Amino acid sequence: MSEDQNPETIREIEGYDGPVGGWGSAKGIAAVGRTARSTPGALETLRRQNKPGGMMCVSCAWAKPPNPHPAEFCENGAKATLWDLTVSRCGPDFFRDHAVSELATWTEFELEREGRLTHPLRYDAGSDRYVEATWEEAFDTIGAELRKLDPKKVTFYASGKAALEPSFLYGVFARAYGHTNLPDSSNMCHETTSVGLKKVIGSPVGTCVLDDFDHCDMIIHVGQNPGTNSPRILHPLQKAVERGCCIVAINPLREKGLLEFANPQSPWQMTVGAPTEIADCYLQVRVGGDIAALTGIAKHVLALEETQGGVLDHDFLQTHCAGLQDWMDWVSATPWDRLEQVSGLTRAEMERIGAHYAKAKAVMGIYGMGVTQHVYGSDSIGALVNLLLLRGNIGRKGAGCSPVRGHSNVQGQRTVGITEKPKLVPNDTLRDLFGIKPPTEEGWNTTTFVEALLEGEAQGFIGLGGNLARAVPDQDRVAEAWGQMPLTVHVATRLNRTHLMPGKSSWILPCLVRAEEDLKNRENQQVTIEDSFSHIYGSIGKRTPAARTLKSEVDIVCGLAAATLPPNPKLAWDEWARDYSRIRALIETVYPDDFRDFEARMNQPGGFYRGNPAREREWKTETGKAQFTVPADLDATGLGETPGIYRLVTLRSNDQFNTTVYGMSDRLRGIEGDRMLIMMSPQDMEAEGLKPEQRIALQGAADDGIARQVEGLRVLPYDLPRGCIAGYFPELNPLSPLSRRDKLSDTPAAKGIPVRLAV
Ligand SMILES: Nc1nc2c(c(=O)[nH]1)N[C@H]1C(S)=C(S)[C@@H](COP(=O)(O)OP(=O)(O)OC[C@H]3O[C@@H](n4cnc5c(=O)[nH]c(N)nc54)[C@H](O)[C@@H]3O)O[C@H]1N2
Ligand SMILES: Nc1nc2c(c(=O)[nH]1)N[C@H]1C(S)=C(S)[C@@H](COP(=O)(O)OP(=O)(O)OC[C@H]3O[C@@H](n4cnc5c(=O)[nH]c(N)nc54)[C@H](O)[C@@H]3O)O[C@H]1N2
Ligand SMILES: [Mo]
Repeated sequence: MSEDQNPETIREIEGYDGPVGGWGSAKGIAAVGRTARSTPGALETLRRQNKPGGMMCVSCAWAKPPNPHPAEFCENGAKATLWDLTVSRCGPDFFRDHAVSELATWTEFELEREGRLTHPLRYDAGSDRYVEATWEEAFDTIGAELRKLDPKKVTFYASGKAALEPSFLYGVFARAYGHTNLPDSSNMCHETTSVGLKKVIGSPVGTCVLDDFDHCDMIIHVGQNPGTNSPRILHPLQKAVERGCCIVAINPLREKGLLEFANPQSPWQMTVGAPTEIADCYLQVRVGGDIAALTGIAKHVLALEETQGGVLDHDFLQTHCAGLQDWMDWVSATPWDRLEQVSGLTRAEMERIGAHYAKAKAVMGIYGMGVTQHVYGSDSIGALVNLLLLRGNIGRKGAGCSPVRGHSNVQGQRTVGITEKPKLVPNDTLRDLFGIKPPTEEGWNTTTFVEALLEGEAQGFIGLGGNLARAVPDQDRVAEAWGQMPLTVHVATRLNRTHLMPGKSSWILPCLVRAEEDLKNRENQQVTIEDSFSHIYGSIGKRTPAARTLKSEVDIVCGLAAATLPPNPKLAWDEWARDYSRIRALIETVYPDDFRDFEARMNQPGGFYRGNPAREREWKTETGKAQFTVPADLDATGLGETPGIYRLVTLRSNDQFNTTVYGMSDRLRGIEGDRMLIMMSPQDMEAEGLKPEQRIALQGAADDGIARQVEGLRVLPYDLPRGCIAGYFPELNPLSPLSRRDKLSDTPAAKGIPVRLAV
């Protein structure tokens, strides 16, 4: 074991305090360190991670505080860095030894474990192998292929990791080339927020900032798994609990990160002390039961107003809100037994939270994929906002609505123009600045791209990161169609399954990771990213690149654009690639309000805030007010009750970042060694006659006439509501129907997938 793979050494980083804490997380990092075989310099990067002048984490989009801890990284942030800074290399030799059809049978874990991609690769159909290419050959050929294709049938996907600079240029490249088919991983994630939250409060992003955690006295935390997916949130949560703040968790799974938190910064807690209890109230809602649960809580608040008075914030409601009466009529017409049935909670449970809410002075509503990835996900966000509005809990200190974003720069990519919706970008400015004609019709989002692919319409694909064919619904159908595209290009750091579905002309272009030095004329280039709280930070990599043949994402976007587009003196790709401050100047010109004094402010501690009108109670909605909404369905899955149909949740283990699987441990859920499994309530297991560890198959039960099946799933007894089961993404994606997606935003419903057991 090398020095930096040892848990004791990880602990030596002064003050390491990996949330969901305790020795388990230090060991978890060490185990991944061993698999990743990270470079000795990785520890130095961790030490400076998420601090001014350091590298901003490539894992989640949680805030980087102005006053960081000595070690401002978590277990999973550390894993992501160690994974990037591996000594393993996946170079041309590897591809000589393995045919693509062979590699296509490997798991994501086996593929990524081969290490960093080092050379541009071209697919050679004759030998069924990826072969080494030069950058010049890659850019020239891809440019020539793109010129042959109809731009409207080409898609430029972005997975939310690439920084603001390459993302901005990628959007300009797409529009100059002639399309707005700019899906983002956000389309599978918080697009429900971009559309659903925007609809009700006029803001496509959250209204809270880090400081609000110091001023709230109640947090309603819905459908998000902090222990695994944003562990650094556990610090402010813990501090809030210690101040006496009440935390209500609404989640069908009893997630450990929400239940308790052993803080290794207090040594007594590591050894003998009791962990801080985080969730005062844990509501184990049924999958898709959030609209009903939140409405039940609100119904009790309304009842208290009637019996006691003084509960609602009448001034706020009158001045700032619309739709209150219609919504109140609907609430009073919705009986308790229906709310109990759909939420799976008791009236007493909902009333208890309602009573607490009616007294709380400042309440934050925090949510994740358990809310957004539903057929009525936007309505679930609406239900949370309805509750917050009743007591004016948006737009003041300690209160607000806070989606926890996924990829580290996913919010930022949308901010700088990665969107299929022309109305969200200042097209006139782009036209004048760059002398281009940005298309005005809406492009493909992720799901409409997949539909076009299945219909044989999609002709070309460029992926700026990601593993799209594996992340989308209906994985099996997508895998069959993917290779029909004449052109597929992947800008990537490690090999994944999507790369192994080559189109007729197929390329892998290997790039630097954020932790690596990016020298231009001896100047190390910074990039910038935006977090969940709309703060923007500079990030600088200092590690020696994994190979001299790598290029930065900026270089690659500029190289592809220059090789594709006709000469245009206003599109100075070569110059921009040499000096990223010039790209930031362009971003500031195009988005002057958000990026004022960009260059000067990007390295200030805690980043700079780009502001949010809803936080100031300025509502950019259709009515100009914050909007109460009556949901289209009380059940966010829209499934109703059919005997034999289970609601499947697909989620992340503690040892993965999306489709990147670091190992086989889901430590916080006590699950080890395997990912082909489903968690099920012991009562359901008994009713179905299932034994623990028995292997079964799941069949899709959507009413679209398409057969779907995944076999070989181990059944584990787990504390879940009846009728609800859970398992891992992406292995279960063949069961997720493309047709089931949020009605407003098209976000695939990766939660509440209807399935039957096939024993
Ligand atoms: N380590 C690590 N960090 C990550 C990621 C990762 O894969 N690994 N992924 C990143 C990305 S891109 C994203 S989007 C985020 C995702 O982070 P999360 O939003 O936490 O996403 P999931 O893991 O899908 O977990 C969703 C949670 O919702 C709960 N849930 C499921 N269905 C329902 C429901 O109907 N109602 C309620 N109330 N809860 C429900 C599940 O039990 C689970 O706790 O994390 C980001 N951070
Ligand atoms: N069933 C189900 N499906 C889901 C979800 C779910 O909860 N359930 N969650 C959805 C969500 S929230 C999301 S965000 C998507 C994720 O979908 P994606 O963002 O498309 O997938 P990732 O797994 O994050 O992409 C991993 C790949 O990105 C590449 N990569 C890693 N780092 C870098 C980098 O720095 N630069 C570049 N260029 N490439 C890099 C590597 O090659 C790696 O293999 O999946 C969605 N799909
Ligand atoms: Mo995500």
